Amino acid sequence: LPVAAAPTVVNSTIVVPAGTTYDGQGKTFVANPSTLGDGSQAENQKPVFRLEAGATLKNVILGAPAADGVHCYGSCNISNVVWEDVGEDALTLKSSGTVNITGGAAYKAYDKVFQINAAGTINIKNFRADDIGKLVRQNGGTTFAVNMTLDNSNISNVKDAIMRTDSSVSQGKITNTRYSKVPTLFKGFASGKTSQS
Ligand code: DGU
Ligand code: CA
Ligand code: CA
Ligand code: CA
Repeated sequence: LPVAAAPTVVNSTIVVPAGTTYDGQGKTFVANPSTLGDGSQAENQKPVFRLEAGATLKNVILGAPAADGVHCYGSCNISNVVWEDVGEDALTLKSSGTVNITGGAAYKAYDKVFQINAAGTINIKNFRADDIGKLVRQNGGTTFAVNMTLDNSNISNVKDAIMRTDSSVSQGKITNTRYSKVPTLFKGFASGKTSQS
């Protein structure tokens, strides 16, 4: 019988250089809790992966602990990445750009899955999320513009909202998505800035 491969323990953040692709080939990666973080709600944990502008991360499973997940410094592409147990959060946009998330899933996020700390766009499609606080959160109190889209996804057991902002200029759009136990789709958006179909 095949034996499941042991997860790869990441002791220091894996950096994916600008414009390059890191293919995890379906392997499971976990953070070393003493160097990156324990995946609790404590702030200032380190990411397991750091993507420079234009980098791609694909075919990765993040197991527990996942520390601060993935950080994107500018645009990044995330394809078929599964967070089995989101840590402090799953992914953060650290500087302006477009985050494209295609396929994959996120489970067990006590609070946020995708944290947006700079102006930009996040496009999520063909995604699954279950047992989360919020799917997308623009950093609290920020007024820059974030364009959020969610398409062809399956979202369940949400505590707060799918998309949340405090910015009057940010926009949210949800299409072709199935929900179960989702109290609110959009929170904090100005009128006319959201759509659902
Ligand atoms: O405002 O910036 O939770 O990136 C307080 C902090 C906080 C961030 C965010 C994150 O919002 O640390 O994880
Ligand atoms: Ca946080
Ligand atoms: Ca978790
Ligand atoms: Ca964080």
